[in-house]
Amino acid sequence: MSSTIRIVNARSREVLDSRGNPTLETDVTVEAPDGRVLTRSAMVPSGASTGSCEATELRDGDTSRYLGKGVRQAIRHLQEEILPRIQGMDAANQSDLDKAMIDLDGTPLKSRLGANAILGVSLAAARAAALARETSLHQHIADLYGAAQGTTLPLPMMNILNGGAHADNSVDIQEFMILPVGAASLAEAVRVGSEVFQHLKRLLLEKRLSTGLGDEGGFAPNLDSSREALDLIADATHAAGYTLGKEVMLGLDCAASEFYADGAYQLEGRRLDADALCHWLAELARDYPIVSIEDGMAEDDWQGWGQLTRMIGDSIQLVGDDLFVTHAETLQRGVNERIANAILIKVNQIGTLTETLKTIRLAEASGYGVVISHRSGETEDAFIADLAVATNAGQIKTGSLSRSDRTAKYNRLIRIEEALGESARFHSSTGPVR
Ligand code: 2PG
Ligand code: MG
Repeated sequence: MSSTIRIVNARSREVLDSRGNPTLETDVTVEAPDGRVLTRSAMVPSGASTGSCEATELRDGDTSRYLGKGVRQAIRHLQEEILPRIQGMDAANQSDLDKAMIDLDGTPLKSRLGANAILGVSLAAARAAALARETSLHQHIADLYGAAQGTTLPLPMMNILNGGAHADNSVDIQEFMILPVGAASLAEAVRVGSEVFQHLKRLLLEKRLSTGLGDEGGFAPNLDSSREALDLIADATHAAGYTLGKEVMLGLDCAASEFYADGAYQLEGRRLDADALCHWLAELARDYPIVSIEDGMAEDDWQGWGQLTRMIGDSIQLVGDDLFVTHAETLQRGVNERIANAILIKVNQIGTLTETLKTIRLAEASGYGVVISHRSGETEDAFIADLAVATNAGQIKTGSLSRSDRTAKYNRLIRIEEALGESARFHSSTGPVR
C-alpha cells in the first residue's frame, strides 16, 4: 500500500466574495493510502489596497461579465495546465506540489497562470491532506511548518472603524483596531471586542453618525479626523467597562501607499512629507495607547520607513504589509536595513502555502512579529485561523466583530481553542511569540 495521498482531481468554480465580486473556489480530490477518495475546498480572498508587488490576481477583463472581474481564465488554467501537472502528486508533500505550480507558471508574480488559480489548489490540497491524515488543518500545517504543535491562539487586531479604500467615508486612515490584551483567552478577547463594537454602535447612533459598515465589518462614519475616530473608540471602550491602555490597546493600518503621491502624503487635508508624517504618527502614539501601526509609510518610501522605525520602532510594533507583500526576499531586505519590526502575512500576496510558511519562518528567525491577515475581500473560508495557530504567529487581523466573512475566522479560532483545551495559550500582546 502506497503512503502517498495522491491528487486525483482538481476543479474550480466562480463564487462570490464578501464584496459581491467573483473569486475562485477550488476543490482538490485525493486518494488516501487506505483507498478513501476525499475532496476538500478552499476559497481565494481579494484585496482592495493592494501592494504593487503582490502576486497577480488574474481577472478576465471581459466587461460583459462581472464588470470584467470574472475568473474564468484562471479556472481554465487550472483545468488545462495545472491539473495535468499535479495529478498523481502527493498532497501531503506541499513543497513539491507548490514548487511544481510555481515552475509551471514560470513568472516572478505568478502572472501567467494567475496566483488565484495556484493558491486555491495550494490551500485545498492542504485541507485534503489533513483530512486524509485524519488530523486537523492546524495540526497538518504545524507539521509542514515544523512546529511541534501549534498551540498559540493569536491576539486579534479588530478593525472596528473603517476608512480609506475600504469605505466611502471621509476618514483617510484605513483601519482603527482594538487589541483586547487584557483577555485571558481567545474566546474572551472576542467577547471584549464584540462588547466594544456594540457600544461604538450606540455611541454613533447617539451622535447621529452613520452606523453603516465598511468592507471589513467596521463602522464607516464620516469624521473630520483620525483623532475623532480614536476618541469615539476610547469612549466606546470605556462605556463597555474596559480601561483603554490597560485591557484594550489600539492599532492602526494607515495603508499609507493609498495617500502617497509625488513624494508626499495627502492626509486630512494637508500635504505632509515623510518627516512630518513620522512626527504626526509619533504624536498620535503619544496621545493614545497605540501599540501597533501598519503601513505607516508608503511601500516605495523605504527612507521614510527607516525614519519611522528609528523614531518609534523600539516602543511600537511597526507592521509591513504593502511594504513586504509576504515575500521572503523583501522581508530579508527589511531585516537587513532595519525597517519595521513585524510583517503582515496574506496568503494571496505570495500565492502558495509553502512560500507563506517560508516568509513566516524568516520573520520568526529574525525576531519580527507576525500578523496573519485576511483581505478586505473575503469569503467564509477560515483557513487563516488555522494558519495563525499552526505557526504560533501570535497575532491575527481579521476585521470587525460582524459580517460572517469576518466572524467565520473568530468562530473557527474559538473552536480551535476549545479543541486544544489545556494546551491552548493565548498570546495577549503584540510582537513575536517567545
Ligand atoms: C490591509 C488589507 C486587509 P486589503 O491593507 O491590510 O485589512 O486590506 O485586503 O484591501 O489590502
Ligand atoms: Mg494593510
